[in-house]
Amino acid sequence: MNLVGWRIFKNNNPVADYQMARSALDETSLSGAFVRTASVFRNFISRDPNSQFPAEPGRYHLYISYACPWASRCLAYLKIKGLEKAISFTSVKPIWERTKESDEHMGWVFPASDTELAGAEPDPLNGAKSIRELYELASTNYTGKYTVPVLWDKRLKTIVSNESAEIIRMFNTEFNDIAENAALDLYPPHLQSQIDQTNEWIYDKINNGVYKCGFARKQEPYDEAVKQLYEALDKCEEILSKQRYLCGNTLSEADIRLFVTIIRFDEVYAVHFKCNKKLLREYPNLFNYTKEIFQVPGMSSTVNIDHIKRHYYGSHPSINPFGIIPSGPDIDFSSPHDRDRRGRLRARAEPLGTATASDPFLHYRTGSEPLPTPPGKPPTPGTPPDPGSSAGTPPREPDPAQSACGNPSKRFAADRISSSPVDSLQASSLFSFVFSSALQRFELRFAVRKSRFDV
Ligand SMILES: N[C@@H](CCC(=O)N[C@@H](CS)C(=O)NCC(=O)O)C(=O)O
Repeated sequence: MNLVGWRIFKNNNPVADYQMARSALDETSLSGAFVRTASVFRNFISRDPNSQFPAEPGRYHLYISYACPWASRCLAYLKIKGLEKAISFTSVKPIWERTKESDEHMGWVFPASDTELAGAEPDPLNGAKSIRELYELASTNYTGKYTVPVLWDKRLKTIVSNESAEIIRMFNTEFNDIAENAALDLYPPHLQSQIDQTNEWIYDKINNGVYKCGFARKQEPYDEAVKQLYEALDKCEEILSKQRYLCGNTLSEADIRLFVTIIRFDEVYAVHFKCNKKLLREYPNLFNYTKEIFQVPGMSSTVNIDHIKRHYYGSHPSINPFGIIPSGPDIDFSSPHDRDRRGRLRARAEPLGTATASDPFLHYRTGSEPLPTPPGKPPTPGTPPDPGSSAGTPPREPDPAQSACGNPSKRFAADRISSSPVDSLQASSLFSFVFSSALQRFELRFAVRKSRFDV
């Protein structure tokens, strides 16, 4: 039996009978550790028109809270893949409220009108008062948590999925016939095992790790969670001192998944979840990397610091009984970052120029990874074959031959570029690097322009 039960919290009685957790605040084991329960709705949207949930424009709706990192990663995909016209979305209010008069459950609710709180909107589809009502519409015998995100099927009037890790995979590949940025592949075949491996420790120690710190009810599980969290943050800092992104020089799913947690770090987790051993701003690489991802076109619109702070400080009375919201630190994530230094050598030698705001996707692929194959195009010689959709594929076993993050030979090249002056590179490798980098940028520019044109 999973020793997680809401009555532990309600009665403060560890021998009370256990029920399925109805809220994250109740997911505490007998040892006082936070234990997250798994999502229940796990269907997949497919590009196959004959599937139960085909990727049709206008058919699906994403319910989110701007406060929630898991929902925000789905919204981030929706924006950066260019799916806004295909998939609509609505955000709930940030502070949990009573969802029914007949019981004490506290959860996500919709505002009564568009003007109640900027960013939050009434449910445009079902007129639901709460996210709980959506779960009850989808299933009459659901007894779990009423979490966001919820990916809703307007046609079948049901929940397709409430698991963000799977929703982002669907958004990455299955809507490519209608996505405005179909060429952007955040889970490309040649990086999949690295991404899976990276996700595993980042989820456990950082994404979920901050919750383990914040929701621990005893000192020991808190101490252990903090130790693991900071070991993992130190590891990220080390990786990002050598390469631009977590899995090489290509922005990937692993980066988006890390971003949604670290963007909340100093504003909330450092204070509310007691993750105060070191701030994000004290990690130069992680901090600049966070700013860079925030500045990816579309991303900043997914970050609503007001909702984030209102939610955490206002919805967990066992942690912050008076709901006081700390005033700082109010970080400007749109201020300049220094991540371009990873590509400075390349930029200098680059005949096609560096990425610009109007052509941002060049920016993402400054390294030596092969280019993704645009949908419907034969693979470029030398590019791994596209095995088709990966959504629904169970995570692969970690590949022991790979480093924790990144092919060692690519990392070595990145190290030399970032930390050594040009004259320390051998002339022949410099020439071949410059040539292949220029060629790749040209091909990418062509691929991105072509895909924009096609859509
Ligand atoms: N596994 C889910 C987790 C989602 C989740 O925990 N969402 C939180 C908000 S950050 C939630 O809605 N909690 C409601 C509750 O605990 O009652 C996912 O990644 O999609």
